[in-house]
Amino acid sequence: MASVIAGGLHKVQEAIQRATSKEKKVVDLERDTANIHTKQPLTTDHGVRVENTDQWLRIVDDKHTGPSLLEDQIAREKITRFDHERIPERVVHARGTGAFGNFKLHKSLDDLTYAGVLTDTARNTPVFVRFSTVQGSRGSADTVRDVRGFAVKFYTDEGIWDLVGNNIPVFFIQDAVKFPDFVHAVKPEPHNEVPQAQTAHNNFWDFVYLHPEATHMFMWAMSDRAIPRSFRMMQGFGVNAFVLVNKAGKRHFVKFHWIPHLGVHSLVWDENLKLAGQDPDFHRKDLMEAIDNKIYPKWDFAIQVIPEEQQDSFEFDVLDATKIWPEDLVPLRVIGELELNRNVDEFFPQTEQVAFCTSHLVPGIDFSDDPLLQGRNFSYFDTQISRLGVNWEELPINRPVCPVLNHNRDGRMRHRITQGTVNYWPNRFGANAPTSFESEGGGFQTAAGTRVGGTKQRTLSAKFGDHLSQAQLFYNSLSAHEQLHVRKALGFELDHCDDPAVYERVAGHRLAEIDLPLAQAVAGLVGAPVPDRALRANAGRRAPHLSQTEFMPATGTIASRRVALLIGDGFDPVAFAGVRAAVKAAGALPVVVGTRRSRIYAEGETPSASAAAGSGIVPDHQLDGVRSTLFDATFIPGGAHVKTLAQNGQIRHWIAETFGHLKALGATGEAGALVQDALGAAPALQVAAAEPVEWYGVVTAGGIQKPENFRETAAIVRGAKDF
Ligand code: HDE
Repeated sequence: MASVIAGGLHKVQEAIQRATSKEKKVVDLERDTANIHTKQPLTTDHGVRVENTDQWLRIVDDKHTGPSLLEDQIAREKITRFDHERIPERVVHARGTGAFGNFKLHKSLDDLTYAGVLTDTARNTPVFVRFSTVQGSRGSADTVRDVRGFAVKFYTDEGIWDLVGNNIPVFFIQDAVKFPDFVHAVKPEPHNEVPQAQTAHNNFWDFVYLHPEATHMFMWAMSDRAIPRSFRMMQGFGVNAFVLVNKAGKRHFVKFHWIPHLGVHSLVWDENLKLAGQDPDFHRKDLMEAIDNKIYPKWDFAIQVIPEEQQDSFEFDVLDATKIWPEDLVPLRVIGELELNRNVDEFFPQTEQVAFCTSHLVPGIDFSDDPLLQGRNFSYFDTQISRLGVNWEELPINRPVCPVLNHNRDGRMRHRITQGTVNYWPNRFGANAPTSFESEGGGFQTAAGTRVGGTKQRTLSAKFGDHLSQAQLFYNSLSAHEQLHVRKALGFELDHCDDPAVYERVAGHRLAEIDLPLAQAVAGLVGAPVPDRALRANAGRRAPHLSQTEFMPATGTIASRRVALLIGDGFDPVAFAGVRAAVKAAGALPVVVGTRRSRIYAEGETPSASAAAGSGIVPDHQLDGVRSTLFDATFIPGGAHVKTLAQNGQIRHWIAETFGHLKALGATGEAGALVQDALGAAPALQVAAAEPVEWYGVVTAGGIQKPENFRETAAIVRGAKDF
């Protein structure tokens, strides 16, 4: 009998190993990638060429009518395959979008771990990242108020490491066993499957009231963090405490952070509501557009570290996922960088079939006893089996770039073929043995020497019981306008709850445990009894880096921002061309919006002469096709076209809305007067006198004008702030 110990790797594996570290996953995926844009003839799934896919085989009379034949195996194959195209969507995080990229380590952590991905600064580690919303179904809108998933699959030389995080650093619950209750409560209500992709309903607020541990997280979810401008402009957090183990076997607790180079930015709520209808794919298009334009999104990778022996030195339990480790107590260490630089080729086999597991760690990284993480380690693996089948790790997007060989066999849709006569260990050939970490630098080893003892109990440490300190810490740390947004978000959400038992308890009780003025304002808004005393003292403690205003790019940039240039016949070509070139040069994306999408002529050009001369501009869009909400800024050049624009209600609304959403608005020449005029007509909204007023301006060719220069100034400014 032939020996089963074959030398070397399979030739595909050899090709992967020969590829540069950056390209390993590209080479790996190539073997499963086909291009449809070829002259290759159409075939059935079993490879037989097809003569006709447009008419079902029928028996027809002389009028060409008659029944279809079951015999038509080609039509049946087409329909059957179509009938089975859908797989179950993810039970949470169903809507998402992904991209490939690269992780580069800048500072070795060899004092803390022996993981290659965190110690080898020469290496590039290919990654796939999937961003998602949590509550909504696959077809829901991107711009909803929700937590965003930030799941990273590292294809390391030692196997897959999945860091499955969110854009908010804490979670709603402390023990994984509460997850089904939580998800049932947040998802659409069971009797009518309403609402879609929103927490604004009775069951969610009932749940969070009854679970004070959710308070900290719901405050984050009511903040601007839950309405990001872009996936590219949000932080990511591993949330759970993991453990790094070094060669000496010493353990440190660690939290992982992603910090976007572009800064942390949000939409305003009114934009979210409108965009959800105007462009439900706003965020996924934004990511693809940036990558297509080679404006690759980047994040710093940072860690917080607590030595194991300091586990009990904090007011909070370091293993409690409803708590942050405040950065004044546990500073961040930036150690590497993530870049996303390649869009997927096909959504389903890549973004939909990608499957993450918190239990996928590489040697040198280990789990902590965080009770949420321990439960997650069970759940993710399990859910992939129901979504994709037991062989889900063989799927191209999920398989590692290092060799895989073991005695796990069979199951539905197994397609790996393993040669040899044994499928167990140990075997008489000594084939495919486990490797020990010490002797061969390989095998994953659960941190040795961890002593565990005690009695079986359903309990958590006493420190898990403090649910409110960090909720206050977070709210106190926000800037005035961020606090205003939290207030208004709570007002919106509780307004959608029609059961007084829900909104009265949240507004009148839970919020009064965080901040009395907040509770009073929200209770007043939503019709709950207004509390007259704080139910918990608020010492006003603040912590750094909780306000997103602290995450601005080191140097101001408009890179990747979308700037609309509004034009009609008779626009000023010099101002138009100058601003368009400047916007491009700054790495932003100028988008020309015309009164029509056919050629538009500049001042002095006559249509017939211009067409002959090939001049004029063909806009990217016409006014009915887009809205101001799709852009970060708007510019209107001067010129005779202003007369036409001024008569167009949509243009006036565009200007007022842009200003109301606090976006840059630029105008030259005659367009300055149009802007002033349109803003004079902006709606005046009522804002309580006590609220802070900030000033915003409009850039015109004449310089920055304070809004007092406009008509109905105060109303405009307050209206803008209040959107
Ligand atoms: Fe998840 N979570 N989760 N979660 N989660 C899933 O796994 C679960 C939690 C997160 O883009 C599911 O593949 C439990 C925290 C992301 O494919 C499921 C608990 C954090 C994604 C699951 C949590 C997350 C998921 C559904 C304990 C932030 C999308 C589909 C309470 C650190 C990954 C799937 C992707 C997905 C379970 C809590 C993030 C059911 C039991 C905390 C980003 O397994």
